[in-house]
Amino acid sequence: MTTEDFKRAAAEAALAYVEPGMKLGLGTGTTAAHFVELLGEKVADGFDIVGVPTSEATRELAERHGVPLTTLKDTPELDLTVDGADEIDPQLRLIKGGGAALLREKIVAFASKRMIVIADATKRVEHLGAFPLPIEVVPFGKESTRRAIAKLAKELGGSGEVDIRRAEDECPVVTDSGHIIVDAHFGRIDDPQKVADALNRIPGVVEHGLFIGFAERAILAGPDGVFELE
Ligand code: ABF
Repeated sequence: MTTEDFKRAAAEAALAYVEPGMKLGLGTGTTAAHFVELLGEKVADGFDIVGVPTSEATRELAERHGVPLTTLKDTPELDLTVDGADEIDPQLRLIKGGGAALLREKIVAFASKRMIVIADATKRVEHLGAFPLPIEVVPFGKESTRRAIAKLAKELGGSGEVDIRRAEDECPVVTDSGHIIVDAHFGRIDDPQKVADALNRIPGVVEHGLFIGFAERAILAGPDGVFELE
């Protein structure tokens, strides 16, 4: 089986938590895309749900697969968000944002009563931080903000390397909300809440990819099969 098969298996297992009538947050990324596709099949079979996408990419995918959509304006409270992650620690704290959608992902997850994370088993880690932390930043003053983040990352034991994420054409990646993304090397993050609090004090930081206290369950799939952490 390939990594893609594992992602699909995790996505498929998450369908067990979806009930008719639910208002769902729809995640972004390749694993969440499997979930949206599978959800489309259920909808085609008559399953009645509605979703709020966490990105324009997911909105387009959901539309292609016939998943009925709404917005947080019309549906401000959701039942369940199903989304992927870049790292998942034993306390279900997450690093997200590899897909540059972390701000909308966090807003949608926060608006949901529950969040389930789906991933291939390689995303499970003992300590967060091997994956550089994605941080969404306001373009105005980005170099000052980048330096402030680098200083913080160094103080907290990381290399302090903070890169502005660039697309293939070398232009900075611009998020759906018009911000840029920096990827920050904090090294092993022993105290995610401390990092989150410190980042939230930097004015140019819109949001960071640490999701603490969001996920109630992780569904992981790997060579040993599908298993759940809670
Ligand atoms: C989103 O997609 C992100 O927050 C995370 O960065 C990424 C995971 O991507 P994939 O499922 O493609 O590995 O959920």
